[in-house]
Amino acid sequence: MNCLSPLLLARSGICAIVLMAAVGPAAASDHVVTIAQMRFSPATVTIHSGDTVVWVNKDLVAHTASAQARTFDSGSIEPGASWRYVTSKPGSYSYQCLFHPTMHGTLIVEPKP
Ligand SMILES: [Cu+2]
Repeated sequence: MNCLSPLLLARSGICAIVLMAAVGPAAASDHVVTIAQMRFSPATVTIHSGDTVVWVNKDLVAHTASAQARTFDSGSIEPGASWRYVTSKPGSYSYQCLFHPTMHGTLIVEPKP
């Protein structure tokens, strides 16, 4: 009998887990844009189609994230609240805060890898 068998078994088990993690489908990811001190940060976000962007308002007043082409519009995001948007069509989207037109951001959606 090979006294190393239990060890080999454990090792191959670990190998299987690692392999499964490596070949799993790439999950669509979340990207956070923080709103603070009257600014979107980062101002430009590059993501892939199907990803989710979450705007988190850490400011003391309400803001919106509204695409100039009306592709998306968060409506009012209250202080401490957030708004999620799942991107679909690739393209470059300029957006602004409707309450404070000096606040600008850009969302760049690239095709799925
Ligand atoms: Cu604003």
